[in-house]
Amino acid sequence: MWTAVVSIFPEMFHALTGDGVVARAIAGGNMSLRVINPRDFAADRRRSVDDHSYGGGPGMVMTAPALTDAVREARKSAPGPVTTVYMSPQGRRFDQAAAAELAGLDNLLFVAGRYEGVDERFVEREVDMELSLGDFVLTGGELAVMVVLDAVARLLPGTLGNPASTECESFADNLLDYPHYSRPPEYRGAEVPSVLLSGDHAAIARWRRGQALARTWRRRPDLLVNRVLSAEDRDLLRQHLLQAAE
Ligand code: 4GN
Repeated sequence: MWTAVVSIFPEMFHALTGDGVVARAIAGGNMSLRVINPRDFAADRRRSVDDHSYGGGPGMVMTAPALTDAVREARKSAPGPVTTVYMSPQGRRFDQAAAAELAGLDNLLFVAGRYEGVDERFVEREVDMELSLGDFVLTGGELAVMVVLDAVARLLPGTLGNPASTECESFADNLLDYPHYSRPPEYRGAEVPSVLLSGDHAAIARWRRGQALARTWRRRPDLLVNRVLSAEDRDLLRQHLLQAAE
């Protein structure tokens, strides 16, 4: 997958490209990331990309010309049609389904805004998709872009060693994850649930499914409303909730 970011803080993206799974995806050629600084497209000697807000008020606005030149330059180096994404609290809520949707596209260009916002005419003319991580405000779009890139990168075929790990995990089925345990079998008096040591793979799968359902029911009931559970899932959930009530 081809990706690029327009940002006035290109160095921030070393956090993503330096180490970890995404760094390896890039080094191995599964994904490319180009970072473009809109300051390189500023018209003045001071390389300004911001100006005062029409209508007054505090703070500066990222201006349309430098951002437009930057995204157009970035698109030239893409091997095909580019989807341009702007991260802001006004966007559509980003979730696992959105990550999967983006992972299905070939060329993604992100815009990381700064200051009080970017000129709306830039958003209208150059942006295909405005996405939000949630109802909170960051000082810049860079961290939000990196969150989305990370979530997308791990869904690309070839990024994670074992594709089953994205299928079984939390949100693959829109449920919270089941609890995980590793050695030692007893840690400071706390034991690993015995079913996980039983070697009975069907029983383990049922237990995990029941845990995922019960956790979702308790912690994120919003994920279960308007959802019809299979008879088996309903049984597993009932059993787990009854067991917990004992
Ligand atoms: C995205 C960007 C929050 C989000 C952002 C979010 C930078 N804050 N909830 N801040 O996904 C002014 C210019 C605000 C861009 C934007």
